Amino acid sequence: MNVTAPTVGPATPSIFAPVSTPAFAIRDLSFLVLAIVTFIFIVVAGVTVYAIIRYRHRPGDDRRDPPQVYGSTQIELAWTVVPFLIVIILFLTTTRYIFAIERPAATRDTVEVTVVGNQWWWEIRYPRLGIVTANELHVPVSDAARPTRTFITLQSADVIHSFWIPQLAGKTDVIPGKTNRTWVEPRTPGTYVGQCAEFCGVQHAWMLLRVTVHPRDEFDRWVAAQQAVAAEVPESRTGRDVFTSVACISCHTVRGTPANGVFGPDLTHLMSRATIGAGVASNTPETLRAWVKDPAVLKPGARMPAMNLSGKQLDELVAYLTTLR
Ligand code: HEC
Ligand SMILES: [Cu+2]
Repeated sequence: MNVTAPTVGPATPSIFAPVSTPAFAIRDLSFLVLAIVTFIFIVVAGVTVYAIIRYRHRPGDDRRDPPQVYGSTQIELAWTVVPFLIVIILFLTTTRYIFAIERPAATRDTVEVTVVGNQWWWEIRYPRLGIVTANELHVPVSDAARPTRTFITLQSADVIHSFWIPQLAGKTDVIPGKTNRTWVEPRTPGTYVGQCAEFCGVQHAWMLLRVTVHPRDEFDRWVAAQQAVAAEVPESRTGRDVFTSVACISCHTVRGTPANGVFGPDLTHLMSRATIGAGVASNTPETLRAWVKDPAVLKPGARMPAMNLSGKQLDELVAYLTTLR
């Protein structure tokens, strides 16, 4: 089968290429720690190399040990006080950064999102905007004209997952029965990738998350499009009947139809997503057909069963799914 893997996105997910406020702080702190440990490494390795060369064995050396130094107060003070000061510096700076990250001030404009980890996909809800989607988080850029922080509430429907978009914010665990919070304030529009960062079962590696940071007007248009109920396309009527007559509707929601299941991703605006199966494939009619025929072919272990549909039913169903814009 010819299923193309989705392209990952323009930027590599590196903590050294941050585009958002908490991630800037994390990069700065990492550089400080790296500078200190690099300095220690150079001193220790330098003295070691010097000693190896300077005191190496030469022909004619006698084999006795050189004179030994016992109980030098100066040396003992040096190797106690200097490391102690280094630890104090690391402790104080880290504490300062942690407080700054954990207690963000709300900007005048904020976006609230709830992200729910599921084996092996992310549900994304905007409670104030009435939007439900999956695996692709959309947030507005924050600029001087309109500073906007996005606050993210993290919950789990099953096991422990972890939410990590390295360029936007630090890693936050997603724990059943406990609500965690994180936030982002991206400064540069673009698409940033991350993935579940806590082993959560067989398809953990295919639990990707992409975040699109939009200029404000583009974000508002995205919101309006997601809020709309999908328009009914008369030609896809047969496909819709297949959809509502088999078990799809007990696991999936399509607003404006009898489908109101919540076990799987909301499909109301399925075609607005670039990927399916939490990044396992690009969202095209071919991959959709392959997925609905048997999700395990693309994502072994996926929590959606193969429905044993006929080729004709599959065609009709996919024709319907592709109208969910
Ligand atoms: C037992 C519950 C269940 C049933 C029944 C079910 N699905 Fe799913 N479906 C899921 C789950 C769970 C996922 C997410 C899997 C993942 O990404 O790991 C999913 C994912 C999908 C996706 C990909 C959505 C996305 O954004 O990634 C599509 C499309 C889909 N299902 C269509 C269907 C259709 C059409 C039917 C009926 C023929 C159906 N499903 C029946 C549970 C179900
Ligand atoms: Cu996970």
